[in-house]
Amino acid sequence: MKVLFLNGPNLNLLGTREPQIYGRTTLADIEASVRDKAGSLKVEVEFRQSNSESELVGWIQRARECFSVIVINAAAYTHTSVAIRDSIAACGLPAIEIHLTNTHAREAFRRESFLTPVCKGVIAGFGASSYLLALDAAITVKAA
Ligand code: CA2
Repeated sequence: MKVLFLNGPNLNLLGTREPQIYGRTTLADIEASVRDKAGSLKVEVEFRQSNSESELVGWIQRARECFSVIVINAAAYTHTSVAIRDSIAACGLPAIEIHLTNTHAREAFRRESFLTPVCKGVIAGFGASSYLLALDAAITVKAA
């Protein structure tokens, strides 16, 4: 089983800016902890980040060739992107939406997600642990 972790715009800045909101852990740190856990669960993972909506859509469209589940933190595109939503709906793989922060406890515009209706479920508000919880969720949805 291979899980594709997709990360949207500005998540490359994690750990370097706005630590009061997003913490001091970098995306590379998160990837390392996910890889560690995945190794012990005998699951393969791939991590990608892009600031480009088009690149994210392309990765989702081609995910079926190599992966069983998509885990996506689409960042700001969560609240704006019909294109990412449509590509998830069309890709034929189960997807899990994740967020570092509890988007329902922040600004009103973050309460709406274009992706939730086409995802199996959502994990939000647990910081870097949202990614580790998503690995368990990916195994659960694959087995279902
Ligand atoms: O909580 C999350 O994971 C979010 O997806 C993060 C997005 C935000 O737009 C969503 O509403 C919730 C923002 C990612 C930006 O990441 C930064 C990291 C460090 C410094 C600045 C931005």
